[in-house]
Amino acid sequence: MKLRNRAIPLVAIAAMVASMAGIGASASQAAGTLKSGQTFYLIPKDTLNPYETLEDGGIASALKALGDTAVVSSGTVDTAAAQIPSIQAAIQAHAAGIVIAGNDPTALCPSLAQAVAAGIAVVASDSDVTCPNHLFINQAVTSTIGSSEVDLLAKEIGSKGQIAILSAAATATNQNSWIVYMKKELKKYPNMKLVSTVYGNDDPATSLTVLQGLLSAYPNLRGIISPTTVGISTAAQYLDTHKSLLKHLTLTGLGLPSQMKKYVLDGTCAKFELWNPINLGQLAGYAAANIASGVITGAAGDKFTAGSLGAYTVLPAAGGTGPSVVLGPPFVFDKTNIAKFNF
Ligand code: RAM
Repeated sequence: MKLRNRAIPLVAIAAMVASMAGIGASASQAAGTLKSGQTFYLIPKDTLNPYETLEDGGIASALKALGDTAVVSSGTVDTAAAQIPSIQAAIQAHAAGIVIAGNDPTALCPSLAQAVAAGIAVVASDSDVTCPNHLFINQAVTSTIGSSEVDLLAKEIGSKGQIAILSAAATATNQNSWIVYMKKELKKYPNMKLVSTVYGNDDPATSLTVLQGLLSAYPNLRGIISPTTVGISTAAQYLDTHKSLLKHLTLTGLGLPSQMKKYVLDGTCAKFELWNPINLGQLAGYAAANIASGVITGAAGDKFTAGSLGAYTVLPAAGGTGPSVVLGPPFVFDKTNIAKFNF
């Protein structure tokens, strides 16, 4: 039972929790024609974000199960410039593959092209790049992530009032793609008005500063969507200590249940979404290993097995994304289920 299954019967929750927590999810895969002993560079948006750390743990567990080595390398700020030295390090180390969460859709392309020229398999995960010759491992269908967050908030605030987005880095491919679909979905709600989008760079201090700016500029704000685990947890922490704001303000977005549990249980944030970042990592790890072993090229129609997650097929390019693999639909967390998750 995994998050990508659409219907989640209650009786299966325990099994799902085990799977979502990554327990057993890295069960050894018959290596088949996959090579072992290869080295992969994991380049997250930054090395401080707990979400990225969970995903990297999933990638590393998949690679370890295949007898490969994972090296996590990135900067501490969400910029392309901070990731380029890690791409260069992967090239120097003759890595077999790179799994990168792009801080920018285009600025990494010259370095990634050098990596491809050196024979390195390039996989983007979590946040895509627009460069050729790579496979994107998407957490969920991009349009669904954007539209479902708007629908969730609309239901909570009666489809009415000023709303704002507290995002991550202004250049982050994933957040910006989701925001495009949030804006499209908002057309269905003529009485909901997006008044501002602010960027906290996935840094808690910056997220708090831009949140406070938002709240003072828009005292009548009814809703905030924060499509980043760093943004939503920062906002929840602030609202928890400024509870009078909750009389008119609703927070939702994408969060880690481990960080949001307290705030869901005490009523600061009723509902938010995510997927299992550990499973996302495992999927990316198996994809990278398959490409680096020459089992697949990462082209549309390619099929591979991602350990206990099962079989996946590479989807054709669509809507600005190249070939991609989708983990599954986002899951809504609320007070009825949040205690069951430990990531
Ligand atoms: C943050 C990052 C990441 C995003 C999650 C939901 O941790 O911005 O890229 O996927 O939130």
